[in-house]
Amino acid sequence: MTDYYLAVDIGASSGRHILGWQENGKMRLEEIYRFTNELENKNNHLCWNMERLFAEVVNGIKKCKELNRLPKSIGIDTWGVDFVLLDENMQMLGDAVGYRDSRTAGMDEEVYKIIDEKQLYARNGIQKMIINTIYHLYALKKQQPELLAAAKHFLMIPEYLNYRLTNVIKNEYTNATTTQLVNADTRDWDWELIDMLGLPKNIFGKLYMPKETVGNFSEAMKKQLGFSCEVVLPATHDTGSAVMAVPSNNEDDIYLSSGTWSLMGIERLIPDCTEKSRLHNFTNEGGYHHRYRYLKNIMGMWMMQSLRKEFKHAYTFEELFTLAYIGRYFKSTVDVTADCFLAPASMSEAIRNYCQQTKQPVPQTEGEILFCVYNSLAKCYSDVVQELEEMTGSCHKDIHVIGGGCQDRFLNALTAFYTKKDVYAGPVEATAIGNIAAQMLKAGEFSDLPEARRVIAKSFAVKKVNNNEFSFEVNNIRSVG
Ligand code: LFR
Repeated sequence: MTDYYLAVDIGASSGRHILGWQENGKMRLEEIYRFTNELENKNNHLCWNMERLFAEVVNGIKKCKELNRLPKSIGIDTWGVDFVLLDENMQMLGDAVGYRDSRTAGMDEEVYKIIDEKQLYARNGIQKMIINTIYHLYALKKQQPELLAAAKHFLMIPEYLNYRLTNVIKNEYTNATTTQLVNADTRDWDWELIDMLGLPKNIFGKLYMPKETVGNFSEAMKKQLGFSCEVVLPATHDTGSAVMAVPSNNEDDIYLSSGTWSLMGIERLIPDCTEKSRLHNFTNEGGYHHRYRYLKNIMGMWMMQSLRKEFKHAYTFEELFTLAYIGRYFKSTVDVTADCFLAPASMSEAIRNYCQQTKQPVPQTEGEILFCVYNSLAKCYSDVVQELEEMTGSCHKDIHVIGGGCQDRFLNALTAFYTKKDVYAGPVEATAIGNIAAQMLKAGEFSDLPEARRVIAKSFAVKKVNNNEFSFEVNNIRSVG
């Protein structure tokens, strides 16, 4: 009898339920449910609709019953950073304000009055980003202290969904590291830091590692779904799950987890919290089995997703990069890590303003705007590769682009062009695969992560990017060799 495992993988723009199993030594996947997700404006804040998300989680689980393929376990992963607070009656306090919300404006400076930026990085090695949980919690302390005072539990998004399924609360390590409140060496909450910031210590629970059981469906869920199932912890931070699915065991390989965000880096066994690393703004996120993801957060496909919404035609992503290709004569670039692109009212305006302020030609057409984003992203990837090489002292030969964004052939070609590395694309569903791999590791289907990665490498399409697919020839001048 086949053992099925269900990954519920929710990103900032869509969620999916994917069943995974092994067959003839290979991992197989089937997507059984998909839904959209987006930030909604509520009470003047950008919020996640948790009731809708939970309803969609349940809808997808119901599909297993319809298909008569009940999973052995279920694991939920989502984006990092965001959280909800529960009161003593286990009710949500306030809204699930999303990381792009502007309530954190100026909170970095407030936090640095208590602990300076260098010391903060030395403790947790987490890249400075205004979206980090630490700044949201501090915003709450300043703006809605009554919520923090009434809070009994701090749960990150997957933990809240797990709680709704099982009635059990468990905090998970990989996602907790994205709060910037976990000490990089002890891998536990940084109680001293939490104290210094005046945040209530009692809301943060024990940290559990991936593969831990959360619990079985609650009685109410069992009744609603018509079956019971064990909910387990994968790396609940989606990037943690995605990087587990890198189809290689070569520790020198660079990964680029490409989705709403682009996360580019390497896996390491020792965190680097030095001042040099801070100045490069690399992060050391906690990973599966005591690994660290040494990477940089880059704005990613969010910029294309936002432009796509803004443009009058509902372009497919293929059409978007075709437009970008047409605009390839346009050479202005923007800093794709800049905060001005986090949640602008209009992405195209934000890009135009950036070009104007930096005294570059301002893009006029959709093609020019798009190429500006593509070109800027790929150039940023190349800079990150150079910085990584400077930090590690090694020459990294291969880049593995994983996740939905790896289907963008144009971006892959530009990445290969600028980085001068061998670029491999796939697997597309890396996050769900990593989630399922953690569940299979728990079930003993793999002995360790290297074995899981070997199976992943032979199970899914991984294509070497063809440097010659696109010529960047403009006006008969071959600008790209
Ligand atoms: C990717 C991701 C990144 C995190 C960002 C915000 O989906 O999880 O790792 O920095 O979303 O949570």
